[in-house]
Amino acid sequence: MKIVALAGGVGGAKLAHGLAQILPPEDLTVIVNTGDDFEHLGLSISPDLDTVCYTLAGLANFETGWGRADESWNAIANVKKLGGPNWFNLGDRDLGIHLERTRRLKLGQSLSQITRDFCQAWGVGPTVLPMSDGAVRTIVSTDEGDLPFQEYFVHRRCEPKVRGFRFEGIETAEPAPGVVEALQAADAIILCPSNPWVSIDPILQVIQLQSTVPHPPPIVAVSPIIGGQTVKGPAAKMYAELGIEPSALAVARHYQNLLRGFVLDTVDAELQEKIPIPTLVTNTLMKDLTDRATLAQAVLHFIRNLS
Ligand code: FO1
Repeated sequence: MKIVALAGGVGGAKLAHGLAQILPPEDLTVIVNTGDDFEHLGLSISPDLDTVCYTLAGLANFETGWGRADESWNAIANVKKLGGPNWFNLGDRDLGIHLERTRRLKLGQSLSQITRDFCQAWGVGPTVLPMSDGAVRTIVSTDEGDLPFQEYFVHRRCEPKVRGFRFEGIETAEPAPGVVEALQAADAIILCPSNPWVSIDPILQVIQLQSTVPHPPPIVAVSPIIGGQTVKGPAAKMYAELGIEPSALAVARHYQNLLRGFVLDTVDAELQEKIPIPTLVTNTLMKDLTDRATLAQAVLHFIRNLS
C-alpha cells in the first residue's frame, strides 16, 4: 500500500518513523512543510525537514524531538559570547546540515535534491520531499504585529496572541519534483499529527489536491490535539486565540470535507459521535518507538478497512 504522509515537525516525524518501521521504503513518501524555514546567522534552516530526516535516520534528539542526539552547544555559546543572537539553539552537530545545505543552495542546487542526497548519506529508506523548492515563509499575525514563524515560536515562545496566518510566496510555490507523482500513485494520504494551521495547511495549499488528484485516495488525519492540549507546540493555544475551543473535534472540522477518516485519542472517545466520518479511537501519544509503530499499524489497518 503506497502511503503519502504530510508532516510538520516533531509529531509528524514520529508517525512517519512509525510508518517507516512497517512499510517497505518504496511505499512511503513524506511531504514536509517548509513554511517554518528561515535564514539565521547566514544559514538556510529547514527545521521540519531536518526533524523528519533526523528522526527517520535515527539521529534525532529524543527529548526535544528536534535537533540531534548527543549534541553539544559550543558554537552557539561562542556566538552569544561575541554578542550575536543565540535564541535559536543550533547545536554543533546540527550546524553541519545547515552549513552544507546553505553551501549547496548557493551553488544553485534545489532543496529537494539536497534533501535526497542527505537522506541517501544517512541511509533513510523512505522518500522525504520538501513541499516545494520555492521559498514559502509562514508569517504569524499577532496582537504585536506580524512575526516570522520562528521569531514567534522560538524567540517569543508563542507569547503574542495569534490573529491569523499567511504564507508568503505560496501563490507561486510549485510542488517539489516528485510530490505530484507520489500523490497520484498513493493508495492513501495521511495528515500526520502536526499543527493544522502552520504545518499541514501550507502543504495542502501548495499541493492543491483537488486539481492534482481529482479522485483522491482515502485521506485520513491524526489529531495532534489530545484532551484539549497539544502534545508539542502551540496548536491548542492558536485555536483558543482564534476563538475555537481546542479539541480533536476542532481539528476534524478544520479539515472539513477533505477527510475519509479521522483518528483521535482514547481520552477523546466521547467526541467520536460528533464526527460525521469514520473514526479510529486509539492511543495517539507516541512516547516511545513502540508507540510510533503501534499507531502507524493501527492507522494503516483503519485505512485498509475504509477502502
Ligand atoms: N525549537 C525550539 O523551541 N527552540 C530552539 O532553540 C529550536 C532550535 C532548532 C534548531 C534546529 C531545528 O531543526 C529545529 C529547532 N527547533 C527549536 C524546533 C523548530 O523550530 C520547531 O519545532 C518547528 O519549526 C515547528 O515545527
